[in-house]
Amino acid sequence: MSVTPKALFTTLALCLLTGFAGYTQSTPPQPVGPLPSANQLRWQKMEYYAFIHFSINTYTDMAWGLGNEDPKLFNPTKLDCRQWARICKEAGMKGIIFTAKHHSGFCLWPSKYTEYSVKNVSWRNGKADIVRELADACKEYGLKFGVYLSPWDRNHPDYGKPEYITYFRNQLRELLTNYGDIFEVWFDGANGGSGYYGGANETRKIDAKTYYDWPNTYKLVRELQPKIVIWNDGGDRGDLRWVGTEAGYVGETNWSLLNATGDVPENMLRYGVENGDTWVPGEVNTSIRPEWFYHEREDKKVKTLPQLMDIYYNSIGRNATLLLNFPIMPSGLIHETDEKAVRDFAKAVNEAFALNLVRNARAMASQVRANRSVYDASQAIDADKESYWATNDDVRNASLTIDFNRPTAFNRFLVQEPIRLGQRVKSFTVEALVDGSWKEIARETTIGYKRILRFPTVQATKLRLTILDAKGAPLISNLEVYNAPLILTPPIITRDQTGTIHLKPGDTESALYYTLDGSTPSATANQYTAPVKTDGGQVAIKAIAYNPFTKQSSVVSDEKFDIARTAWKIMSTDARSAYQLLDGNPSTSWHQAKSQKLPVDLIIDLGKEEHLVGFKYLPAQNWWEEGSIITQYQFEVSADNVTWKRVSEGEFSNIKNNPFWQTKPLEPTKARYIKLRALKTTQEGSAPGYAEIDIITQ
Ligand code: FUL
Repeated sequence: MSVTPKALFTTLALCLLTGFAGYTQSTPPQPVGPLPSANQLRWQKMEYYAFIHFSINTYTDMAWGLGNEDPKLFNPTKLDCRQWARICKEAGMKGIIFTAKHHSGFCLWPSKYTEYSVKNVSWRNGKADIVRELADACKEYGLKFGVYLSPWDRNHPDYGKPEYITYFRNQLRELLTNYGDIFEVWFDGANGGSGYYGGANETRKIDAKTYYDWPNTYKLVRELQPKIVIWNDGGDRGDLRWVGTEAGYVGETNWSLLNATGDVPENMLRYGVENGDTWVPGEVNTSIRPEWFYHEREDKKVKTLPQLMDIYYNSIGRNATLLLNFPIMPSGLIHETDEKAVRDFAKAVNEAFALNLVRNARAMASQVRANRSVYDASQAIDADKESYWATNDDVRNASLTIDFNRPTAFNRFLVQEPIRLGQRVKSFTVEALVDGSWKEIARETTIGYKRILRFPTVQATKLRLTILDAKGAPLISNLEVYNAPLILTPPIITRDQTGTIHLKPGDTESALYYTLDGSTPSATANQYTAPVKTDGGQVAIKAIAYNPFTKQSSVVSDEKFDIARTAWKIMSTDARSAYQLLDGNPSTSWHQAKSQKLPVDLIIDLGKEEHLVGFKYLPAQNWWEEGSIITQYQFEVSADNVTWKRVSEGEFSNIKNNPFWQTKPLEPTKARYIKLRALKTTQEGSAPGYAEIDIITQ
């Protein structure tokens, strides 16, 4: 290699200007550990995008289609993909991922490879292509487009055989070739085994690791869409990881790393793997309603503003992205309540992050990498989010102080690492200088792409971020401070076995008010001072939290309870603790004895004959700690606890990932005894758990 005289001169001049040691350190910091790919980086910056669940099971009120539903049911008379895209755009989302094919196998585009698609519905004479309409709408609204293609296909006759892989890849090829740029593909690992499978109606087991031959499928995906990111929660590690829950949060500690094998216990997915060898960042997927598909009974269960704000801070605020789902109604539209919820959410996020209080402040660092102007503390608070504050390479512990110049009130702290150089910070504190002394307001672990902390409002003249430990020299590319308006949390309403109603406040300052006559509560309604006794009949209650100092009200909590379970007796066990499944508290649960082999029964005496039109099961919420969840069940009724009649059987679809209330309607029937039989559970060999059991009467 030859050195030109000009290069030699420049090098010598730099050495003279900075000194030899300084020159070494003014070179950019070397990356640390696994790094994100360009696709992962681009994706991470999207932060917030939509999921859309729509399929044949929208018309059968089911969470998972069985694969035998008649295509003629599919009839979205008011379909308007532009409405979906407009709502997402106005909500501040950056893209949409669409269930082109869910587990039922029904295709929302006219795939050449199956008859089980929109081409065989009467609506629009089988000429529709909803994937096309949505891809076009996304383009029009400047949104990126992604597809969900379920590997599990409950319709296809070949599912489980090698032939199906060819079919699956043919479909992928259609979706990744004909609809423009696709930013993300979603390979959902859910697989309940049983299905229609072309009429075989049987259970087929596959090994998700080997059956799909993921390496070759990924090769195809990347060939067709070089800028794509792959999500896969079963079988093989993709570019992104599931965070182990559909409840809308990731761990406070969240490393964007896993090991190449992808093998990690499900309850660890939320944290990532600190010393993982591969960059696999987390995506928080959750639905705006309890379930993924539309159910009219959930029209009043749309997530409230405080819930959505919690989700925001617990996903985007914890180094993940947020994939928020809209279930489409049978009409083909997003429900107006869901639209209002995301609009209010966007407004509240904008208000919370409207005024960055560090804009006019000064930043100073305990240490700065040589060549100060390029790496000094001001780089963390300037408008350029790519520039960063850096220390010398051997530093693991350093602090950055923000001087507001005058007492400043704040309750939010936002911080970012330039992750293109690796995720480094292992632990940090935030302190505020209040009346001349430093007060610790947070002690945390990871930062990553973005970390946002919430804490009670403090009034301080200075704020100090101290990195306590890091994998390499800490680098901070952005730091923001805000004083977000308070949003009141509505009360949580429960009803115990005696029929008494309890309201639980979300904070200590608010007073709680409620109504029992269907009217909207205000500060002139009944004030909640003690649990409310009822006569044991059906009750509808609405409640708010109200802050007397700010005169602010929360959104309304709204609950309907069926008859009280006062007279109920659990017959199938003597264990007193079993009554936790009747205590109205979702966080307490009871598990069958470990020695019990499936099938196992839970028998309850309702105390007198009741008129049943349905039953409800809430699985134990802490299933990862003990026991399991029922996935296949039978439900029987009896007048005398001797002769039983089976009135319902089937599956609780997707109950493991989304352990929410399962509601099963019944043909109206009279009964004094009920029996819920667990046929199959999520974990072989472990005892089924129940948080609550209830009935629906007329
Ligand atoms: C789960 C599926 O089983 C649900 O139906 C839904 O699609 C959700 C996003 O992923 O695993």
